[in-house]
Amino acid sequence: MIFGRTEQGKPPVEPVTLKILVAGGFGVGKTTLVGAVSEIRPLRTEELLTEAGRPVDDTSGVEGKHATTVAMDFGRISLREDLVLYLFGTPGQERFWFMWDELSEGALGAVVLADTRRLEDCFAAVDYFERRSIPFLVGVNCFEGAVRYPVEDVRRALDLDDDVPLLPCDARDRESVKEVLIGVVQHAMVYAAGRHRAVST
Ligand SMILES: Nc1nc2c(ncn2[C@@H]2O[C@H](COP(=O)(O)OP(=O)(O)OP(=O)(O)O)[C@@H](O)[C@H]2O)c(=O)[nH]1
Ligand SMILES: [Mg+2]
Repeated sequence: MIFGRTEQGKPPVEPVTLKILVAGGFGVGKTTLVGAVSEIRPLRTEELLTEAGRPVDDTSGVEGKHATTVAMDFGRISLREDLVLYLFGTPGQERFWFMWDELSEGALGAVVLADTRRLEDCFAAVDYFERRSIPFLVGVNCFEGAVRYPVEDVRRALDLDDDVPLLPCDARDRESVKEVLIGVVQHAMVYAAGRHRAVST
C-alpha cells in the first residue's frame, strides 16, 4: 500500500461498523458465542461462581460452568471487508441487568440466546428488546442432551411476533454463530426500512 492506496489504485475501504448485543438468561452461552467468532481476543469480565452464590446462581444444565459475566463481553468480527460487527455480550444474571441500558445504547440489533431446557430465562431479554423497539433474533443454542423442539413450538412458547427470526445454533461453532449474526443484520435492515417507510408515508 502506497499513500493510503492499495496496489490496484483503489482507496482502502472504510468499513461500516455496527453494534450488536448478545443477550439472554444465565449460562445460555453468550460469552461462548462472542469468543467463538471474535477475531480479536475477546474482552471478558467474568468472576468465579462461588459456593456462597449457589442459592441464586442456578447452574442446572450447565454444571461445568465455573464463571459468570459481571459486566460485559466484547468482541469483533468482520462479516465482509466493509462490514464489521462489534459484539457486546450482556451479563445474564438479574443482579447485573442495570448494565443492559448502558450496553444497548446505539445498538443496531440483538441476538437473544435461548436454551430450550430453561426457556423462561430468556423472557426478560425478549421483553426488553420488544419494549425498546430494538430488532432482535432468537438463537436457540442446542446443548447436547436438550430435547430438540420444532422451531414453531419454541416460537409459540416465547410468544414471538411472526417477523422475529428464530434460528437453531451452536454458540461454540464459528460458522453457526456467523449465520446468526448475518441473520440479525439482515433483520435489522428490513426492520429499519419498514420504520423508514412508516415515517415517510
Ligand atoms: N454443550 C454445549 N455447551 C455450551 C454451549 N454453549 C455454551 N456452553 C457451555 O455452557 C456454559 C455456559 O456458557 P457461557 O458462555 O459462560 O454462558 P453465559 O450466557 O455467558 O453465562 P452468564 O454470563 O453467566 O450469563 C459453559 O460451560 C459453556 O462451555 C453449547 O452450545 N453446547
Ligand atoms: Mg457470560
